[in-house]
Order: sequence, then C-alpha cells, then structure tokens
Amino acid sequence: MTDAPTPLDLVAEDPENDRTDGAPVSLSESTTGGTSERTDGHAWRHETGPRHTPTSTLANGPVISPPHTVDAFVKAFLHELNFGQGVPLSRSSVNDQYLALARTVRSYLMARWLETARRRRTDKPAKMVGYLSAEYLLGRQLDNALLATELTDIATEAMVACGIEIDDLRQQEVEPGLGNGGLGRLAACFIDSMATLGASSIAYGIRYEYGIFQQTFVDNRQVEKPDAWLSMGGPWGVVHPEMEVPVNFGGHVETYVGEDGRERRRWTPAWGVMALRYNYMVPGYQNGVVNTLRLWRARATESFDLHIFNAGDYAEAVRAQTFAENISKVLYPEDSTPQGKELRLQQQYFFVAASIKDFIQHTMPKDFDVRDLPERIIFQLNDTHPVIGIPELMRILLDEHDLEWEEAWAITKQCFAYTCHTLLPEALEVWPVSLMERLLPRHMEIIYRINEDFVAELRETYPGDELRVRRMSIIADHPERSVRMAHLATVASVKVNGVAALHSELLKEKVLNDFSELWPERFTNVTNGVTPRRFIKLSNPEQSKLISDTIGKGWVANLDRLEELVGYADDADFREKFRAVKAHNKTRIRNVLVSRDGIALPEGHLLDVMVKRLHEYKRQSLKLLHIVTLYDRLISGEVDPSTVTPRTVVFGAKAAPGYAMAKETIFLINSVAQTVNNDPRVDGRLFVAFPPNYNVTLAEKLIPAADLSEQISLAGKEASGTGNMKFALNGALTIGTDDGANVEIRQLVGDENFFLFGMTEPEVAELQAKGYRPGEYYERDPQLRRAIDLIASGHFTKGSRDAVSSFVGDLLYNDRFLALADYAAYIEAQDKVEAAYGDQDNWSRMAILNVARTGFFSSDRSIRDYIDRIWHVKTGV
Ligand code: F58
Repeated sequence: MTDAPTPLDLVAEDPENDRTDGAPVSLSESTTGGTSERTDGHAWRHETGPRHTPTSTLANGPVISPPHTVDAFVKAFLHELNFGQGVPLSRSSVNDQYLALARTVRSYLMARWLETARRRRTDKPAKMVGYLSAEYLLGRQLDNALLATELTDIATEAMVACGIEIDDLRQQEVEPGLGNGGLGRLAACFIDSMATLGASSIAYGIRYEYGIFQQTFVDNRQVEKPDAWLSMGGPWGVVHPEMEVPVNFGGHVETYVGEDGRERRRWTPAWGVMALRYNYMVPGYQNGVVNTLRLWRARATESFDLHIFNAGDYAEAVRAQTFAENISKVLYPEDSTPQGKELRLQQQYFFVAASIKDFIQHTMPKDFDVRDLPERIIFQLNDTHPVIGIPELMRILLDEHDLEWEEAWAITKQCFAYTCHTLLPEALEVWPVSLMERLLPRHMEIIYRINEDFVAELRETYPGDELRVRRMSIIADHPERSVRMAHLATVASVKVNGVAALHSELLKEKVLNDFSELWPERFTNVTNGVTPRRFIKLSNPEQSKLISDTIGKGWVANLDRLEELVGYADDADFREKFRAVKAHNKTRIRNVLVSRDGIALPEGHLLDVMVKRLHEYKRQSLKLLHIVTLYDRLISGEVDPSTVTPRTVVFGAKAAPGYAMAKETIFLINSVAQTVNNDPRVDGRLFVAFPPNYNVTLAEKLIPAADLSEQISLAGKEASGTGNMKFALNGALTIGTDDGANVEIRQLVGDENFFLFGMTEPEVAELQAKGYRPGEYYERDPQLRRAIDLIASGHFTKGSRDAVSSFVGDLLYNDRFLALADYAAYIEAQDKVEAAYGDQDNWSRMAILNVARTGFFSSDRSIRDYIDRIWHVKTGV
C-alpha cells in the first residue's frame, strides 16, 4: 500500500493558474512508473477533434498519466483510502470508500487537466469562451468521470477486488444541484460538449453551499428542506485559497483629476468580500481534454470585520462575517419569475466580477493589453443573470486601465454574446435603479451613460418616435425606475440568440422586436441540445449497447450517426430487441422507485411521464385534467376497464417555494394519485406516481423507461425544453404542442411519429386578443365539466372543497395559459396514443424512428453552432 502511485505528487503547479511568470511547468520524477502508452494494450481513442497524446510530456517533465490497470487502480484507491481518508479498508465506511474512489478517478483526470492547460498556454494564444452562468445543474460526477477516462470497467473490477459493490458507492454521491431546471442543466450539457469538442473555454459560476432545495411531501403538500450537498465532503472541487479575488459593493463615486490632467471617476466601495476559487474538472469524452468549471464562494475579508472585532463586539463581527458569506450560501429557487432581491443582485455581481477579474489578471499573461481582449475572449451570458458583467468590464477599462469611453465601449461590445431563455415578459430581469445605486453606484453611472448614447442613437434613427425610444430604453420609468437587463445585454452583445427556432422567431417578433428591427443581423438561433454522454450512454446502457452493436461505437461523440438506425425500424428482430431494452428500463425504474420512495409501479403499463419544473405555462394542470377524465371514465362505467390501455403517469416537479398556484397543483396531483391508486373500480388500469425531489439522478433512470413524453406547454411559452429531446433520444414518443423545440422534434421525426395537439402560437394570440373565457369551454364540453366538477366536489381531497377552490377558481375564471381551450384536443390526442400503443410493433417502429432522427439534439451540435456563428474559437485544443 505504501508504494501506491501518487499522481498528485507530480503536480508542481495549479493546472489552471495559467500565469506562471514564464516558468515552465516543472514536475518531480514520476513515481508511477507510467508510460506514454496505455498499459492495458489499448490505444487512446479520440472520437472528435484532432488527435493528440494525452500522456505527452510536460515541458521537461516525465509522463504523468497513471496506468490503466486494475492493479494500479486498486493501489491508488487504497492509497486514497489510507492517506486521504485515514482509514484502513476493513474499517472504512461507504462514504470513505466513495470519497477515495472519487479522488482516485480525479487523480487520473489530473494529468489530462494539466496537459490541457499547458497546451492552451504554450500553443499560440487562442481566443477563449468564458461561459458565464449563475446555474449549473450538474448531476452526479463519478460515472461521467469514469466514462470520460474509460475507467468504468477497471474501477468496477478494482472495487470487486476490494470486496466493494461499486453501485453502493455510486448511490453515496449527492448530486450538485446548483441549478433550478432547464437553464442550469443546459449549462451543464454545454460544458460537457465544449470539453468534448476541445473548445478553448472556461466556465464560471457560483459554488452555492445549498443547491436547489430537497423536496418532500407532507400531507400531499410540498415541504422544502435545505440541500446540504457538501455535508459529506465534496471530492470534485479543488480549492485555491491563494487565488482569491476581491469583489466590492456599495459606497460612492467621486470625480478626481488624474496625473494627465484628465477628469476621472473614482469608486470608493463601502464593503467587499473575497471570491474563493473552486476548480472543477470538466472532462471531454475520451479525448484527453479536461476543461475547467470555476465556481466562486464568498468569504468575508479581514478588513470587513476587523474594526468590529477591535471594537470588542464579537457577536457583531461574526454577524457581519455571515452577512458577507451569505452571498454564495443558497441558490434562489425561482423559476421564470425572478424576484428583485438584493442578495440575488449581489450574487450576480459577485460571480461576474470575480470571473472577469480572474480572466484578465490570472488567465491572460502579465503583460496583457486589455485592448486585445476581443481577440482573447468572448463571454457568453447565460440569460440576464451575468449581464452586470457589461458595466463591470466598462468600469475596469475606464477606471483601472484609463481607456477613453469610446474605446472602452468598442472593446466591451465585442466581448459579450447573450442567450435569452424565456418568452414570458415577466421573466425578463429588471433591477430597481435605487437598488443599483446603493449596491453598485459606479455601474449605475455607467449604465446611465450607455443608455444616454443609445437613446441618442435611437432618436437619430427614429426621429419623433418617442414611444419607441421609451420602449427600447435600458432604463424603464414604470412602475418604478429600473434597469432592463435584457435591453442592456442586447445593446452590448455581438449576438443575441434564442434557444429553439420558434423561440428565436418570437424573440424577434415579440420580446425584442424593436431591437431586431434596428439590428436584424444581431439576432440568431441556436437550438438547444443535450449531452449524449449523460443522457444516453450513461443513463441508458442497454439502448447504448444495442445501438453500438448495430451501427458501431462512434455515435456517442457524433450523434448524427443515429440516422443509420432508420432502416432498422423495419427490422422485426431489432424492434424486438428495442422493446426488450424498454422493458429492462421499466424494471429498473420500478426497483429504483421502490427503494427510493416505497412506490410500487404496476407492470405492463404504458409509462407516461411529465417531468419538469412546476409552472402554470407548462400546464401540469392539463395533464391532471386528463388523468381525472381517464379516472372518471373508469369509475362511471363509461368504459369497460378491460378494454382500456393500462397507464401509469409519473410526475416529477419542484415548485418555487413562493409560488402558491404551483404548490396547489402539487397538492392536487398527490391527492388525485392517492385517490386513483386506491380506488378498486380503477381495476389496476390507471396509476399515478409522484416521487418527490425530482433531480438529474432520477431523470437518468426515469427517462429511459418512458413510453410517452409530455410536452404540453401553451404554444409560444416554452422557449425550447430539453427534456423533450432526452425522451425522444431514449425512445419515448412525444405528445406535445407546437411549442419550443417540439416543433423541430416533430419536423425531424415526422408527423406520423409525434402526437401533436393544441393551438398554434398565432391561434393563441388570436384567442387572447378576442378575449378568452375559460368558462365557455367548461359549459360546452361535458367531459371537461365532469372532470372539473369531480375535482371541485372534493372527491380527491377527502370531501374538502376548500382545499381545491383556488385551483378550480383559477381554471374557470382565469386560466392564463389556456388549459381549458386545449383540453378537448389533448384528450383526443391521448386517445390516439392509447390506440397506437395497442399495436406494440408499430409503436416500437415509431420509437426507433424517434431515436434515429433526433441526433440533431446533441449539445455537441449546439456548441458547434455557437462556435461557428457566435464565438469563432478554435476546437481540438
Ligand atoms: C429554461 N429556462 C426554459 N429558467 O424555460 C426552457 O424552455 C429552456 O429549454 C431552458 O431554459 C434552456 O434553454 C429556465 O430554466 C430558469 O430556470 C430561470 C432561473 C432563474 C430565475 C428565472 C428563471
């Protein structure tokens, strides 16, 4: 054990501390005995990007990749267990073993991480992407790291050799839930693809101490618990306390005259915090590349509380410290309607200021001239959360580098690109001017000046059109003076993109219409994608094996190759195997839900899944009306249960803690599930499950088992959706509206392999324009009336009408997202689903075609789009 390999000993510098003052990376002598070849006789495989040797030497140092053998892995693992955790195997807990395994895998990644950083530093300096996102919904790391390093089999065997079941260790990992939903998960898929393409990039965000809350149900209602994801140790992050960056807030701005006689502005902040750097590895898929995700944590500065300590007020000093460290304490659990909370703005500025400073001061060489920034960086703004970075860069150029306004603005305008993820006007972030002035006075000043110039330009372009000027202004006057972050982003960005074809069109026509008229060339679309590594290869090993056995292996990094499966849709033998995969995945989720939640799913059912954040526009309420209709048909004797396609509906959804209607919907889904599942009249034909705390880990088990994917948002409201892509790629058919990426999924898979229903976006607009009255639909449609009446009667809520009155009242008198208007079409489409499911062979055919034709939705393709049309950075590095 004592002669175990110690790859970390080899590392003489921080892999991502790129500024080395010219000193080459130096390494001590290798103690691993590793060679530049893999020792298991396999060649390194590279499925994308140019080939290089991950085990190449660093400067004058030796080869550092640990050998890929079971024996070496066992030694490294035991070394981590003994000297990392300080326990012998015989006395180690599952958590000790998990941490040791994670650190062992991490040490294998280290060599690639160093090599990636070295190459980027020593090769001709290339432009980088700085991906700025307040959220990364990463999911568990262990399996992804094993897959990337091709160590899955070796690690499994090594654990067997140690008498350990690797699956138990997998379960031990608490997923980093540093995101709310689609936006955060997209960021996680994108960094995976950037690494897999070898795109020169670094991702920045916040290391929240508490991620998205843990959802529990008490009396059918959602109760939130804090997500202490770090409490068992976080083996994937590498902290660099010496590399912290100060971030300041508050204070005032004054004018002074510089040495050159020019008047300048000086910001004297009132307080500040330190941003502590945590690096996470982002391994590319079997290509030797490891990129960096840099997450910041807030730490109180000494000066922040020193004077309080000195004054002898210990409690006050501790309170002040807590105040500072609160900045990275918790992820805001909001979806679609951001709250204008001061702490939220602090978080945004905190991570963006730290990231920009880090990039200029630590990633660029010491003699770097900020005038060259546009050649070296493009910051991608993941929604408006990092948009405060625009005035921050201006401030740095003006106040710290003494550039003139025009020059600073010309540089800044080339350094940002903005992705919009919403169509709901209320979801566009605005910040009260009063708050901005208090928290970031210099930035507010800069925003005023940007707006002044912009408005002047508008008045020149549209003389006399004051209404337009007011609509477009970065500063809104009503209902309170505030900064429209989406406008600021659009004014300062090289490109603005929506996240699906329809969304990008609606962005131009509606949300940012005035801007697209002014700058049509600035607007573009990049349809979202998902990583096939996590969402096919890891989550659906059986389907992956079937695909590899059929078309060979390269599809994981080249998802267009799934097209080669098209012909197999007509192959009875393949269809049979495909069905066997689905059956296997259904058994797997049954086992998972029994042990996770004590939920016993029935067998042999159509598995109908609706998983996403709970929001009215996504219309979980419409799904609920469908379930109640099916139930009503069964208990009223309208249908003979034996003729009904048995169906299990699984929901997964968290509601923002302050979103009352969403929480009422959760309560009702749980109440309906309880009633339906216990009513003997249902005769086992309908089952509703709502496992709590839907997260990435559960998604990975649930999605591959689904037959039917519910994508039923009101047309024109879901920007893209990415769950829809995951389901299609895992062989589920979609029932969906003409919304978001559903549109492109349907175009690709073909109308005959998609259950389309509901109004189109123009039809929605027309109905709303003429005045929508949900009550009329209730009056007109007896089936709908029965469903709503059954809910309203208290049938599902132990006789309580009060418990459902707000839900029913809202549907009948408000129904902002037109669930009742789409109900009849939805039920009709669901009846078609049942009929289609009756023909299992044809269903498989349709499902196979969904898999074969949706390779387009790989996030590798999305990232290639960003690179080609927005970023213009190199790949294969
Ligand atoms: C989602 N937005 C879109 N926002 O709703 C979805 O259609 C799209 O597929 C996805 O982005 C990726 O483009 C989303 O998830 C949030 O969660 C924000 C969190 C912070 C508050 C505002 C909403």
